Amino acid sequence: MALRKLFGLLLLASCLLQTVALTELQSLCVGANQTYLGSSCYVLHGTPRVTYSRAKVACEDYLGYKGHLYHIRNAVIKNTTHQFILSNGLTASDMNVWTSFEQYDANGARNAGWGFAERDGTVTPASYVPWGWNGGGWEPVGPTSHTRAPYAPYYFGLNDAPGEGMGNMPFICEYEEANKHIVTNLEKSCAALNRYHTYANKKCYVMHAELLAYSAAKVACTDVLNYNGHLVHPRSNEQLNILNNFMLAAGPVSEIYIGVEQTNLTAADSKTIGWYYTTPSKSNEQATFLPWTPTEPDGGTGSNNVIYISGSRSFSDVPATKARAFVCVYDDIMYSLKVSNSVSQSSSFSQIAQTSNASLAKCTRDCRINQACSSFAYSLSTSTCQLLASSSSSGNFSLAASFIMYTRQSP
Ligand SMILES: *[C@@H]1O[C@H](CO)[C@@H](O)[C@H](O)[C@H]1NC(C)=O
Ligand SMILES: *[C@@H]1O[C@H](CO)[C@@H](O)[C@H](O)[C@H]1NC(C)=O
Ligand SMILES: *[C@@H]1O[C@H](CO)[C@@H](O)[C@H](O)[C@H]1NC(C)=O
Ligand SMILES: *[C@@H]1O[C@H](CO)[C@@H](O)[C@H](O)[C@H]1NC(C)=O
Ligand SMILES: *[C@@H]1O[C@H](CO)[C@@H](O)[C@H](O)[C@H]1NC(C)=O
Ligand SMILES: [Ca+2]
Repeated sequence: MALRKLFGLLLLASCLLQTVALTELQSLCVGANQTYLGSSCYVLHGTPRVTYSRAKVACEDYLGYKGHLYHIRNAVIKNTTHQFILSNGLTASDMNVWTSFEQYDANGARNAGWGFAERDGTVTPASYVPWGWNGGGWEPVGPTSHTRAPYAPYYFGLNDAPGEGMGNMPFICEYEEANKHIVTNLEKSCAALNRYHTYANKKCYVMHAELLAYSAAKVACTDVLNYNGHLVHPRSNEQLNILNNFMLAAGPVSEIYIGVEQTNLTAADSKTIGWYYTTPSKSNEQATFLPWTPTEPDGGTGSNNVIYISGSRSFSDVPATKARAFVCVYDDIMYSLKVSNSVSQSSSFSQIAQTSNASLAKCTRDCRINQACSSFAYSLSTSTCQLLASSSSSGNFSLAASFIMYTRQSP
């Protein structure tokens, strides 16, 4: 009897020992509208239904996992999510659920050039693309404009479709263990914004669909408290994809202002020189990514800024007066500090803020979240923090005794 009891206890103990610890994502991923498979959590968004571009930036159920529309990587994922869709009551009349499939190259065959698109603007070529059978033939049967592919339970596979023209649809978001990262204040603030936004590669991009003249747009990037934003500086095709998606989501919007300006008017109409990345406080970094429309720039010296045009993914120079939509960006600034005592250079800084009774850590944080701050001076003896912006002309700052300068290394 006693032995049996002991055996029972041992059995109980071994059962308890076999209980493996759940990951954070596994413990969150419960309920009928979520399912955990492999190392991903899939979350079904049945309502509200949205267009593709809106769904693409809506995967924010769990921050810190680089959420994206779901990738159908193999037959197991396809079958499991198929059952998951049906078990949530979506029926044949809900013929499509947005996936991450985009045709990144529509020049070849209809069924070639498809990949997994994410909110950071990347598209990773996919080798498994499970087209559905629609009764009339195997998909994709649409025209070249059908560059998106929702999953159609009714076809037991993908259906090529236009992103916006297809209308509002449910969508599945995917959160991967492998993408887990520390959630920053900027990522949290970004997710809380009401405008179309996306947090990608330590930047928060925000679509402003309201129309403003350039000078007003340039100082309107104030979405995120304590982070000095600026008009977006597109430097890659991936960033153009982010902008393009916003322009579809918010509109369609056909033109946006970006933070590239022709500040050197001597170089009028040059495709390469005279163009600078500008912020409200800085204008000395030469622009290097300038995908002009072939006939642009053509505005002469009267047109001192640049717009980006949707669809063509190319730049045009235009006068600053017309009111246009614009995109703001906020940086999650990661930088290392360099101590410097180079008093000789200190006159090229302007003091933008001073705090007393601040620790060195607080001073560092304050500089970090202030994009105008390029350096700071700190006095340990008086606990005084002075934030400094670099100044193209002679600044008003001089380094006082007992202060040490700290310089931001990047960006
Ligand atoms: C999933 O279901 C829960 C419980 O009904 C609900 O609170 C939540 O909003 C749903 N999530 C989504 C993304 O629809
Ligand atoms: C997926 O489902 C189909 C249809 O039910 C079945 O033929 C196939 O074997 C399944 N594949 C896997 C990997 O489960
Ligand atoms: C402005 O453009 C002119 C003409 O190309 C060039 O010679 C000059 O160096 C440029 N000035 C600056 C400050 O870039
Ligand atoms: C120094 O210059 C900055 C920027 O021009 C200005 O905001 C600040 O008030 C000035 N500070 C002093 C002490 O003059
Ligand atoms: C200085 O900061 C400390 C710690 O935050 C606080 O307790 C103290 O009251 C502050 N002193 C002044 C003069 O602000
Ligand atoms: Ca032009």
